[in-house]
Amino acid sequence: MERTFIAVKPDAVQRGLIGEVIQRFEKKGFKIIGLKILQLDRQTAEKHYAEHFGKPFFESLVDFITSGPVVVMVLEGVNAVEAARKLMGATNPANADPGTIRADYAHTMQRNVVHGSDSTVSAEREIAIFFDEKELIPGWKRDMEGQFI
Ligand code: IDP
Ligand code: MG
Repeated sequence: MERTFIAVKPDAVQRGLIGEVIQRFEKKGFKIIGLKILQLDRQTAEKHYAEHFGKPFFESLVDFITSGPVVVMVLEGVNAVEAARKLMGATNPANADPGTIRADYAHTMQRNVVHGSDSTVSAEREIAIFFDEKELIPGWKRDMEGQFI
């Protein structure tokens, strides 16, 4: 079992796609163990995207991610980090495989609908930015557990 951090970005929230995006992960069988909607301040956004500090797109990325509410969640599942990235598709939606979230709902690089951690180390770091451990429900079981996962 592994945890990953997912965010439904402001473009998707604006377009009414919160449910669609969450559903992709939910239907796959991941367990949602933390979920909330929030408006990021610049400081939190810069911390979340610290690895991109200094890159040409950094400022506009922070502008974008703070432009409206985001829905953040923690998923638990087998190989959750890599499996969630597969469901999301490539960073540039133009290169994302059909059937992935980014291919199906986005067509430009920045407004690519969803964020997902790129490693278990990133996942733990990102989860800690957005959630207190007591806000998570790691123990609950889905009925289908054991059948599909
Ligand atoms: P990821 O979201 O697939 O992990 P990263 O390389 O970590 O991709 O980039 C973080 C986010 O920054 C991307 O999801 C995208 O919104 C934005 N981004 C990445 N590269 C560019 C770029 O070249 N131009 C504009 N935005 C970018
Ligand atoms: Mg990334």
